Amino acid sequence: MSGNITFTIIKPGAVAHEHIGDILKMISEAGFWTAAMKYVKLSPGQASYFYDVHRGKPFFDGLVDFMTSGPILVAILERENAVEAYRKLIGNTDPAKAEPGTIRKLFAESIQRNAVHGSDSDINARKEADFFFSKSERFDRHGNFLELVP
Ligand code: IDP
Ligand code: MG
Repeated sequence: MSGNITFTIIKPGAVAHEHIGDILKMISEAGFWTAAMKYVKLSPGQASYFYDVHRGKPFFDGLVDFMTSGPILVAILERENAVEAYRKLIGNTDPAKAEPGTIRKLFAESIQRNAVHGSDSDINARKEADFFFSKSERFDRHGNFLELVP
C-alpha cells in the first residue's frame, strides 16, 4: 500500500526567483497538506549525504554546489498516495521532457536547476523527512503531531 507522506525541497534557483508562493499554491491545489516546512541552507556535507545515491556521477559535484548556493525550503507533504502523486505533479527530472502544467515545466531553469525535489519512494520519503524535521515540528491536518509510519 502506498504511504501518505512525501518530502520536497524548493531548490535555490526557485527560491531566488521568488517562485515559492506559486509552487506552494500548486501543491495545495493538488490536495497536499503541508505537515512541516522551513528554510535551511545546506552545508556541502549535508547536500552530499542527501544525494549520496548520485555520488560519483558526472553531475554530482555541480549538484552539491548548486544545492548549497542559497537557502532552500524543505517540507513534508501529506496526501493519499503522496510519493506517486507528487512525482506526477513535479514532472520529469529534465524540464525539456516534463509534461505541460507540471512544476518543473513551469519553473525549472535546466535539468540541474529543476526547481524542486520529490522523494522517489515511501522509504526515502520517511528518511528525508526524518533528516530535516523532528516529531515536534510536524503536524497532521488536525494539528496533532504527525507520526511517520514505516
Ligand atoms: P529526481 O530529482 O527527478 O529524482 P535524480 O535522478 O534523483 O532526479 O537526480 C537528482 C537531481 O540531480 C535532479 O533533480 C537534478 O537536480 C540533478 N540531475 C540529475 N540528472 C542530471 C544531469 O544529467 N545533469 C545535471 N543535473 C542532473
Ligand atoms: Mg531522485
